Amino acid sequence: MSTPRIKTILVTGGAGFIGGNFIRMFLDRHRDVEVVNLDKLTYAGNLESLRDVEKNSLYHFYRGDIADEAFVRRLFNEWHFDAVVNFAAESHVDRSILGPSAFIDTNVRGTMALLEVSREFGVERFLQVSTDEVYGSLGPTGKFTESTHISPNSPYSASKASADMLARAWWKTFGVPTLVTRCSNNYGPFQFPEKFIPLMIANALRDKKLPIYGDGMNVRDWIYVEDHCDAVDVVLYKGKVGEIYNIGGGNEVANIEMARLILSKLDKPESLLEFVKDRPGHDRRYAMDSSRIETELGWKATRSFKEGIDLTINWYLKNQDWWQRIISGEYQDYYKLQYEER
Ligand code: NAD
Ligand code: TDX
Repeated sequence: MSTPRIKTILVTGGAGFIGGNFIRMFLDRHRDVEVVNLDKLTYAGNLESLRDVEKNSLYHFYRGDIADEAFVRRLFNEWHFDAVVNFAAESHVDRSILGPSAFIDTNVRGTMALLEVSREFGVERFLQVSTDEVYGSLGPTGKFTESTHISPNSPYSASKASADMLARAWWKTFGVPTLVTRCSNNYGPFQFPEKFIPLMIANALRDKKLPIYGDGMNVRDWIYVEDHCDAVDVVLYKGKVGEIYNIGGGNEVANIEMARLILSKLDKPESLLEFVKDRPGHDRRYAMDSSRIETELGWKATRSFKEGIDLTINWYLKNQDWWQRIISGEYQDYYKLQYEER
């Protein structure tokens, strides 16, 4: 299949953690592509994270909901996108347990609205950004491959798996040229401090307890966010339409080990660790087999975990205003509910 000619791209969820990092990388790499960021600005969307690109004449921001099909259609009428990369989602597992509806609205209905309008207007590529969580949980050995059975265990992962199925069906039935990427746990700059690594850093810096779910032996395969963004860019231009690509960092770390590492790097005592009630349906272990994207598309994660974690901790140390504003703002209620009143 030939390389797509992309002159205008719709990136959804660009005010979030990964979407924002992707837009920054994409504008730097592709100096002749108009980038439209469509984001609802939920609690997780923050335009502060994109201050450095907002004056770029190729960057355009629209506030809106991907599930609002009429709005999405108006945007397509204006821009006639060649490609869509769908990062927009409700992304936090714990929130999906507290209230699943928004996850269905955005992750399922929203993806369908984007697919429908993409079908109407015709796009060269539609990339659905998905997750390793759709595969469920692993035992102590083995890795997820693209042919591993889908077994989502949380409302979040069930909604993401549904979106993957929609992308497949819109390709098979309507010929919308979809691709699905499934990535492992990301970490790096601008990650919302409800997620494990930034939460551990923010709490340690404020001498607050670090809540560890269950026995702390759940394992995640961590990837530095720029490596994920690079992989999305590679799949967008070189991936085979209709395919799924796993993306992993190859860094399996148990949660308790990660929390201890962060405490030691910040010179904080282990007495800050606090074992709390486990997350219902908590997946035990994730590990990705990325050999398809590596052998077929030549992608490989480049950041070692040692480099990535130091970069991340330093970023949170230098950008305390960014996360302090979030923690002291409207997020406070959820934070209390989730971590202080359990
Ligand atoms: P995030 O929560 O930081 O950002 C999500 C963004 O989507 C926010 O800016 C939010 O305002 C926006 N959004 C939410 N609902 C919307 C709607 N209805 N319409 C338009 N915009 C909306 O999430 P993230 O961690 O950056 O994740 C981005 C994507 O990558 C998600 O699809 C997620 O499932 C996937 N993913 C994340 C990880 C991870 O480790 N964070 C790993 C694999 C895959
Ligand atoms: O306070 C905490 N204590 C704790 O022990 C939190 C927030 C998490 N955890 C554990 C749960 C997980 O085993 O840490 C691990 C990581 O938790 P999260 O950061 O919530 O990530 P996870 O549930 O693994 O999901 C993430 O990776 C896949 C993203 O949030 C998803 O969007 C992505 O699809």
